[in-house]
Amino acid sequence: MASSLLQGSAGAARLTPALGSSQRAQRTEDCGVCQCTYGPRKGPQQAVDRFALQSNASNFMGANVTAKQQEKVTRTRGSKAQTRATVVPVVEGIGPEKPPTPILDTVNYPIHLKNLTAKQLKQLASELRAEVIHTVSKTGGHLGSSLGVVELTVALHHVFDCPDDKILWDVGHQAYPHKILTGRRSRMHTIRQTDGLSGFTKRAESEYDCFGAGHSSTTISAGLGMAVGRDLKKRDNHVIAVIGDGAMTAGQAYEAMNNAGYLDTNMIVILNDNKQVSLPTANLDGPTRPVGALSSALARLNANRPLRELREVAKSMTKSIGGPVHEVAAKVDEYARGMISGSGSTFFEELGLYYIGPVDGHSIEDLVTILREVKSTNSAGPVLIHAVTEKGKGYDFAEKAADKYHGVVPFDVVSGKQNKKKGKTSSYTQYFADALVAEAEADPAVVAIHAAMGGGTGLNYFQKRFPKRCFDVGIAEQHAVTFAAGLATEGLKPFCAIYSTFLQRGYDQVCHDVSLQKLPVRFAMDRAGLVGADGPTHAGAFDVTYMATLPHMIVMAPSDEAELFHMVATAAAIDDQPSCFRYPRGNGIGVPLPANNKGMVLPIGKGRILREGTDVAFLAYGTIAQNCLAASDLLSDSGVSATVADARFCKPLDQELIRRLAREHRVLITVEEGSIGGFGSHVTFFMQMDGLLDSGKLKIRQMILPDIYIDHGSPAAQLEQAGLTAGQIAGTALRLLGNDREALALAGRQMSK
Ligand SMILES: Cc1ncc(C[n+]2csc(CCOP(=O)(O)OP(=O)(O)O)c2C)c(N)n1
Repeated sequence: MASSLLQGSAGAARLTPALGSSQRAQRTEDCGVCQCTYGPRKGPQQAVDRFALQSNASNFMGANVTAKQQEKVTRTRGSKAQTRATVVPVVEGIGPEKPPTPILDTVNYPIHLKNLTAKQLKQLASELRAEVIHTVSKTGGHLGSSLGVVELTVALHHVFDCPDDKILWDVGHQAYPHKILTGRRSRMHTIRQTDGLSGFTKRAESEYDCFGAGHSSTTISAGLGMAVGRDLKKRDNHVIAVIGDGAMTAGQAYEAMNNAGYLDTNMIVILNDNKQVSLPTANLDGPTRPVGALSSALARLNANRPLRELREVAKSMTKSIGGPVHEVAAKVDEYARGMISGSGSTFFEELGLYYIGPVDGHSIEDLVTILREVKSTNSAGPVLIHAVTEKGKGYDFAEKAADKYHGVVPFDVVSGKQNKKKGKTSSYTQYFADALVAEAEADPAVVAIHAAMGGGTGLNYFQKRFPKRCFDVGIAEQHAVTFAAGLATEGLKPFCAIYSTFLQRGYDQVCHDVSLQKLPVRFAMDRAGLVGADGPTHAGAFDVTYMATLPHMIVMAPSDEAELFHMVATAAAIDDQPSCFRYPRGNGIGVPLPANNKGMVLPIGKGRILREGTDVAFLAYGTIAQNCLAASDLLSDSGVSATVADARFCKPLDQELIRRLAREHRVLITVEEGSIGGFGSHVTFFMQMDGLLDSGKLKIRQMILPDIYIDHGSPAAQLEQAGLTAGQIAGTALRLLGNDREALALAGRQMSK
């Protein structure tokens, strides 16, 4: 049965041998004891033998639902009869109204799709795709990647038994179809919203989300841990890590594969190869080749038609040779593999993973066949299935878009038009890009580095202007940092633009390769502070703490977009030590920008007063200064006079400014959109050491992000939860001034707004 299906699915790879194969218009978007031997790894030939002996071709797409599973069907859905679905014509087009979803309507949990026929599974995939498109058209979210894995998701949940079997989705941004098939369909309309579903996989959300994600390239490591844990506990479930070719560019993925090959533990890695590595892989000039040598190697694998034909021959030879002569079959297989790389095996096999592919990731038959074969093989060691998919598959607008509709705001399904709100001002990201281009115009030593985030960091604009001076290193933050350090040793002026949250991954490199050697690498940390719908995985909460703790590091934050221009210029000018500056998601406030985008070099370690007052002083770090100004307006309504100071620098601190604020006010409040250990900690440490607190006259408070991970939601709701709204800042001041009644009245006024 398997063979007839294989023959009937032309073009897909075969398992071999036994497996068969402002100011300016807004331009940027926010976008078990284990069974392992601990000995030499098993080579491809042994792996082939194991597959050959244990392949179970009779398992294909059948009604293999166990009694336990059937019981669950009855329990969860009331009636077994409900699992029987009627086949209606496959949904062909995507129209304004969501098409009927008769099969999807019978699937609340993966158990409900066990008995579906191949035809029904195909239809389910079609309905699921329509469901994703229509849901995301209303909520916004990650569309392209989810569309690319619809068939894979259906096949995985048909073959494997989650939650006992573990499916890990790398990054987690492609898990919308998985969410729909695992009991969350009715809440998809809440995705990424306050109190709604997360936009990524999240353990607390569902037992089907065995591992939380948001940052890339973690699934092989986590999956290997689960597989070894399973072996130590003598269980027999399966572990499947689904990882994109983009996520596969990160070092951690190779560290994990290296270890998986050595441990030789059973686990399945599915490489979801859609030839999209960066966000977007296209740049401003249009489609471009994905970055990295791996992409080229995968492209060669995909394009190797003679190889694929040879593998077909190998497969049929295996079948005709049959049982006892597997060694011959294995040799044929090795021969086929030798054709791949010329060196005798693929790169993955060198690492100890049995490579299968390339597989058509949109053919449910092929996927089910291969997954069933791999599942029924008890001692395969780590297997890598190379599935070729298309990001945005099935939605024309997404397929054709440069960014493949990676992340979208609500859109019109028929026209594909996204309801992007044009702000009066540009995003901080865009201002950063404009400022850096201006610096690079003036100084040929300025170069820029990003980690697969040309769109998100705005550096695609820099790349367009200076193609030879912009480096997309793939999803490789650690490498990006040390690469920048190397550039700095050559007298270049590297700007490493990495989101605050992703720079966490490059922290040792920041310490050991940059700060310790006092190399002038400039870190532009975008998405600092709370980030709204992307939630805690993407929030830039910790950068002030982790950067300001390092010797030699100059640490800055602009209070508005003009200041950002100045800080880019200042960082360019700091050429004897490292520096960094953080700026938020979202748009500028509309202040005048410096002529020709050329910022001025700021005096290091000097802040500024934005508003003079007498009773209370706010010492703000970053764009939260705007909330402090608004708080001072609220306070003046209550007869309280507030000073608002913009610290500009967390390191070095403006000691004179702090002394003055402490001397001239009864209350001093530091305010920042960052975790404990950041700006406020530095200020209070200095004040303590400077004796400014010794008289006991000054009341000082730190307003920071609370010691929790704030869930996804609207930026306003997040800020409120953090306690950093203008009203909350003003309320804190009033309470410290002893005016509790007025503080309560203010809170009431704010709530009734
Ligand atoms: C450590 C880290 N750096 C950067 C990102 C931002 N990011 C999210 S998805 C993505 C591209 C992932 O490509 P791939 O794994 O091929 O999945 P695809 O989006 O193509 O489906 C990037 C760079 C991230 N999530 N984590």
